[in-house]
Amino acid sequence: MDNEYRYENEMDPTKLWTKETPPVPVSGVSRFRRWLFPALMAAALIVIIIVLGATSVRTSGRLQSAEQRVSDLNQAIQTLNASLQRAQESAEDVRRLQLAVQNNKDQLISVSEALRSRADVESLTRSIAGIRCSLQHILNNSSSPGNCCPLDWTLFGSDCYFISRLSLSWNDSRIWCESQTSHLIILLTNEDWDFVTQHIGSTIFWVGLSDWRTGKWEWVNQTPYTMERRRWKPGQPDNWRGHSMSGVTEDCAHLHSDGLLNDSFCSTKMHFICQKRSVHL
Ligand SMILES: [Ca+2]
Repeated sequence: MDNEYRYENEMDPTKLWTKETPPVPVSGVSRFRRWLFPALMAAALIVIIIVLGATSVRTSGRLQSAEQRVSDLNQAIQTLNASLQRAQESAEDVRRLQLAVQNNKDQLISVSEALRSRADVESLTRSIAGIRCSLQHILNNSSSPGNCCPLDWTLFGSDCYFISRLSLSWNDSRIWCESQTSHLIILLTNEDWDFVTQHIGSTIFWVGLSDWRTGKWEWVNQTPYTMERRRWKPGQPDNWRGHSMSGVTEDCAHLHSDGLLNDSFCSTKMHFICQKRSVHL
């Protein structure tokens, strides 16, 4: 019965029948070939990864080197900018210095012009003094040449006298007179005493007489003074030191309004009289 059935089934073309493929035996070579390609691919991937890693390390080193160079370059640029700024500041200082020099130059020119103007004024003053002196001669109907004094100086005899409105010590008075090419007044004649007495009014004046240098009275030109008691206030000179705590004595002579002398402390400030030769026309 079984054979008949199989036969009927085999003989029936409508029957769909599939014959199973018998299993193929797998050898060792085939298994090797099956794993070879993945292994090769894996090895290639590993090599690529290693190469890429190495390349990345080199690239990273180059990047760090480049960054260092950029940093150095930035530092160099900053240094250059600082130098440029200093150079600009120095240029500005030089410009200011030039301006200051120019200003000083302008001021010096102004001062020079002012001095020149002052010299012109002084020259003009001398000329006016000469003209004034000539006019006095004309007004006095004097045909003979005469003597002239600077402005504010009074002519008496052949000398000029300056009666100060300034108060100084005896020594500063001496220096002031010398700055005017003159000296503190030296009284030698009765006419000199009379002239001075008429012009000093009620004020006291230093005269060129002292004993501070040698202890003996002498005129300011170091000419010895011959004592004349009638020219002194009663009891003077007394060389008094009563109102001085330092032991300083009265060593310089001054005139009272009555024309008499007194010795007083040389540091006392008072008016003074200068004397010098007049200019002969
Ligand atoms: Ca005295």
